[in-house]
Amino acid sequence: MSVRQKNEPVDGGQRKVESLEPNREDPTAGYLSTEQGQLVDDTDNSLKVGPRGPTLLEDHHLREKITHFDHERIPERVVHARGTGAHGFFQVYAPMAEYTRAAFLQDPAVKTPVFVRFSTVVGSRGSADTARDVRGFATKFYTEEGNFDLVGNNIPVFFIQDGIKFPDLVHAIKPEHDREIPQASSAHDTFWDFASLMPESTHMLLWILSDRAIPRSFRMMEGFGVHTFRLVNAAGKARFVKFHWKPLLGVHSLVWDEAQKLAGKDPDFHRRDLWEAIDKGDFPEYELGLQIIEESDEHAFDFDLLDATKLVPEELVPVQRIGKLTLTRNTDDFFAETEQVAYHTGNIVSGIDFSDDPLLQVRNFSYIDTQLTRLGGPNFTEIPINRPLAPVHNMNQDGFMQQRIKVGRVNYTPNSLGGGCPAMATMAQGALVHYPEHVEGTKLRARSPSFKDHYTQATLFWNSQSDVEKEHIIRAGRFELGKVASLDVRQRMIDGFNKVDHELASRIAEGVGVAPPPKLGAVLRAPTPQAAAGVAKGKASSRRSVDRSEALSMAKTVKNTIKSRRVAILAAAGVAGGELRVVRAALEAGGAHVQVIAPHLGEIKTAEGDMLKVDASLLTTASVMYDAVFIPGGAASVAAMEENGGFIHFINEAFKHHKPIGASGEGVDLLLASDIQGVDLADPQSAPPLLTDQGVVTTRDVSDLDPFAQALIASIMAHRHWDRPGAEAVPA
Ligand code: HDD
Repeated sequence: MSVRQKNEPVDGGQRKVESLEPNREDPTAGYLSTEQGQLVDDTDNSLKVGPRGPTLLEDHHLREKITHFDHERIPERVVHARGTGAHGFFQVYAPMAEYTRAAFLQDPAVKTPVFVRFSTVVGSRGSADTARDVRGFATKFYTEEGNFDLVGNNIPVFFIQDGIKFPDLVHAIKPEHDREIPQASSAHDTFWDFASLMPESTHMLLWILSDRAIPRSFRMMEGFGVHTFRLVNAAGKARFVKFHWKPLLGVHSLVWDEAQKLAGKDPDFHRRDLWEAIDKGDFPEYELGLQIIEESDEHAFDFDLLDATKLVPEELVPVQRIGKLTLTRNTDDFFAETEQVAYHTGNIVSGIDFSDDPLLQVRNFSYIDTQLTRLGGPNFTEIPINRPLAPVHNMNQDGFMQQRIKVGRVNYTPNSLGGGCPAMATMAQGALVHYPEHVEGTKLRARSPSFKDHYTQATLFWNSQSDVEKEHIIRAGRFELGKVASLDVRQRMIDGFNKVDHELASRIAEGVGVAPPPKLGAVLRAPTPQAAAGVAKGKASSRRSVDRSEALSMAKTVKNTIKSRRVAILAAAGVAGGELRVVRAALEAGGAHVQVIAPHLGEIKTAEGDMLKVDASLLTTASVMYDAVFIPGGAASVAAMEENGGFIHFINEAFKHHKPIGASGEGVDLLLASDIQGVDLADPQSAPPLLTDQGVVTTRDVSDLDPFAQALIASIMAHRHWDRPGAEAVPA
């Protein structure tokens, strides 16, 4: 697009700005103006006495522009400062009237608009996406009965049981307060000091050390409402419910070395991934799952439903998938939408209600309170991204930045001058009538004895992991505690892990200079009799539990698609263009996004003599940005790449990170020149022409590349190939 000349507005000089939809405007339309609507003739030079100054105070345009700029920042979120958002919609599969009267869960034909914001928790707004951390998964449903916010995470449990501990948790995990180090990392003394003194955080710590804390993509992680909520139907019958989001692409993760490198190579990795996926039409999809529990089963489990450090195993209460969330539109204005969106657990609609979970109860205070500071006053609900689609009529008024102009004299209820309006709605009309839960008790500061078993579910999580996942948890534990200077803290944490599992604790201890702990008898880990009594209210025999839960492992996740996977093709001048194009076409037919990476941007000449477009130069990219790599043949191309350490490093790293690798023709020679080891490669002397070993697919026979392409696709579907004993030995 050519740069428009001064005095040549696109709309031919029309002052009227065509709104795309209410509150959206195109700043490039019409003439440049001040905020007061005066037209501007020059925005490149301040008003001066003579061309060399001084500058004049009366330059209103200058002062307005600079003043506005000076005030562009608002406080970042105390937690979850780093995030990215997208628009979409939610559709229920079938009417849910049996369980809830919520209108948006009744009609499969209704598409409820949503805005979702994904986030990390600990880092500041400019921090890297791939830090080891919980991911926020917050959804605002703009329902016909008002806004419902499901403010969840990608981990189903939380660090603490009572919201009064949240400031302590956040202070401990954020950069240490005297030195503001480290950024976006829990690997430091104050966090593990706190954690080692908070046995209730043990279950969550295991999740944090697992690969769940380094997702491959926001599109490939689960979401959880965490707390137990209530669903209430039109007859007033209530049941407990846990909310889940299940990604249709499956649950996939990075490896830790990759995550750390990405923090430098592409700190926007997750943000970019989401933006590009939506931009390309690969709309992220998640099914909404419900675990519904009858009120009569409130005390049927070996944990308390009100305890947010516990999950309800899917083997005990299956997740029913009741609808689908699809993200279809990127933001137009990051600040106005993603930065200003204000979620609040208190935003519920009729038919959905709270439980007495003490973490949730405190959240219900905290969110609205934080918005008052962040967004500058009580009228943040009028900011377009927060405004409900349902009509708003009430007597709230005034305050900073009031947008509504309320007509008439009547600003109170009851009134007669306004005809007694606005009227009160009934439950049948959709009024948010709270569930009439019966409560009684003694006022006290206390924790229920039923919250006191902090280890059984941590052990359940550990026991449910595959060997590879366990290994990753151990390594993450060694990394995190390895950054802790205090031996006492490390020792205390190992003692805590020992109550989860002896192998876990001993293996982490080995890596962090702590003596292996003694093996504990089972009795030390069992819930206290008081705890058991508190849960079961005298019905201990009926308590339900499991020793293993497959749903807690990522090992058997969805692995049947290469849709939206990023594949790098390494090439230099002289590449076998035919091979490259055949394999690329097969990958793209499967929905993968393929990029040709060469020593330089522009074009390269193929072995056949035609020109091939390069998508990225080696200098600007890295294997950590891709899910898989393919090296086509072409003797000159391979010879050039063999001379370039960057290409060898690319392959080494992809191998080390357990990624699918394919090579055809002379491309196999580049693998032979790399440091990868422990896999068989198609070698003209000793191996069959087509070979797949531990996710590395090679062929010497390029006459028919279809079997090769299909084998490579199968390898990419698997996402990562963990059975590579040689991976650790590769220098990368
Ligand atoms: Fe929180 C933000 C999720 C406990 C107080 N929280 C925030 C966000 C998510 C969560 C996803 C970001 C929303 C966005 O994208 O704007 N928080 C959780 C979950 C929790 C949890 C799943 C436990 C189950 N949070 C929690 C507690 C408190 C808070 C116990 C306070 C006592 N959370 C906040 C906050 C934030 C927030 C300080 C920061 C900015 C904001 O709310 O809007 O109020």
